[in-house]
Amino acid sequence: MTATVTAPALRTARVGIIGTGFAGLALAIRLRNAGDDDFIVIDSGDDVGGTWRDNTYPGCACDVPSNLYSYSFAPNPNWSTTFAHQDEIRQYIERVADETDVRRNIHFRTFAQDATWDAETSTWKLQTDQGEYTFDVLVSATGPLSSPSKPDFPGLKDFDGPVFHSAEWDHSVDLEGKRVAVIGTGASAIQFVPELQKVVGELNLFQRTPPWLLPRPEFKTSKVRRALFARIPALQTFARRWLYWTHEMSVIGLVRQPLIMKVPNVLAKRHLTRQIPDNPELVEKLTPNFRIGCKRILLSSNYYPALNKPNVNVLTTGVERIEGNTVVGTDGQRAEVDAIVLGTGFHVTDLPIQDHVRGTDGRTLGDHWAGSMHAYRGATVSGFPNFFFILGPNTGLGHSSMIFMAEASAQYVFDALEQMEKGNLASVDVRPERMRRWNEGIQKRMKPTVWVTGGCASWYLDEQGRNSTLWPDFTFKFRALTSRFDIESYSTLPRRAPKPAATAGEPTAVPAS
Ligand code: N01
Repeated sequence: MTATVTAPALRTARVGIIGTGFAGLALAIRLRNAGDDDFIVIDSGDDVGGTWRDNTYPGCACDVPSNLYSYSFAPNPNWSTTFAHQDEIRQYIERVADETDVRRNIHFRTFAQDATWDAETSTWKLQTDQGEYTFDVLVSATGPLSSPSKPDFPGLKDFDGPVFHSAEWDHSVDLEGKRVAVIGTGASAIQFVPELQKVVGELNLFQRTPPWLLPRPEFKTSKVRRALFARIPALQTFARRWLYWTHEMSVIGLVRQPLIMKVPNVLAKRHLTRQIPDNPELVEKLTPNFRIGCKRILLSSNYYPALNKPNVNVLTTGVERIEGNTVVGTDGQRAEVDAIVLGTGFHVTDLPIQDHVRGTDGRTLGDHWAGSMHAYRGATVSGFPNFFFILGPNTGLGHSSMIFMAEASAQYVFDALEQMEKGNLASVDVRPERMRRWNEGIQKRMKPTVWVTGGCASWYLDEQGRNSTLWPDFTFKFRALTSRFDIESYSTLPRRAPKPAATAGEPTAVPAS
């Protein structure tokens, strides 16, 4: 009898990429389009999409217009609304992965555990739950929003009811008619709270800090517009450029002249009072005491009206502990509930990967960073040869599409790979003084920004008070700086022997008798 079994996947390739979100796929597609098949992408999930695969909470959508929040090389004329929702974005990523044929290089359900630099062979050894991989170059494209932050409130473990994080929404839990506590009022909560409010009996919103909100100009796209974009791609390109430049203008206020932010501040105040015209007490609770832009500016036209409904209580307090079925605020306010939803954000400045990547001295990224991430051009860290981030430290944005930044970062890595190949190099390691100067420059530019001067505490700032997350300049400048791999900033080592050809790819099916 002949059966078909699957042979173990080849676990050696020139390039290993961790993550199949927009960032990881940007590089994978770049390699595929260049005819390079010597790469493996690993992902713990069972399909592509990253954060857009994992976040399935009700109301999950993008707050950057879809015509901008998409790959430059894969325009989609068929977005159904101006700000696409999660399922449509996930389908878009899946379609792009299919059309570019990168799936055959992806090893799904493979969880990256520890990566160690092997100086002897100039390779990275990556331990995963499916075995060890060996790569010449390792690329982390896990993104800053992949690891949910779940505060360990005293008593939470003993809470007698469902508890879940917005990024791990438990759709098996029926919240209809229930008393629910929502902890957190960030970008995710303002999207799912209006949906929850419609179904729950009572919604208790624990708000430590109110965010600033502007209206969300979402509307369904017309058939005519979709047909025009499909038939005349230049029209869509023009619309995308228009969006790009209008978003880019806000850098002037966020980074250069924070006083300009007084204008959106007035608009946001007006949005709040217009949407809640009859409840000054609630308006007061929802009015932030910091300058707009200091935390991410959120877009919503249904959050404030939802909070003004009779089944919603806004508790202006952090959470101290959970006592039985009661959530107790730091100021003593209490709410007895049947379920708790954590909208408490992500590990952004304390990326979990930092404790699992070991460089030339055997120490981890986290040891090197000592509480404050830093990299060179958001991509490389001295002492970690052949290791790259896509969307690493100081590449985040508060105003535009992260896909733009992902494509720019992917270009930098792609050019590094090209130059390493041409120069027959075994390794590249950024020079410490270059990395230091780069970060000094970043922090100098950070000083006048609204993120530092705006009077708020935000996840943009790390435990040392440094903004190690955002890019403090125009995005076209970042793209210019990452368009070429500046090999002169790196220490290099030549290959000892020509590299044997290798082919990566999916597990091969072989007949077994
Ligand atoms: O998380 P957040 P998020 N006790 O960190 C509160 C992206 N995103 O998941 O402000 C009590 O913004 C915390 O309070 P405070 C986007 O980049 C994009 O909502 O620190 N409360 C805050 O209110 C976004 O910025 C889209 O005082 C606690 C909330 O939890 C990022 O994801 C859509 C607490 C966390 O807010 C994260 O958004 C959605 C504690 N111990 C999200 N700890 C797009 O459309 C935290 N909080 C592209």
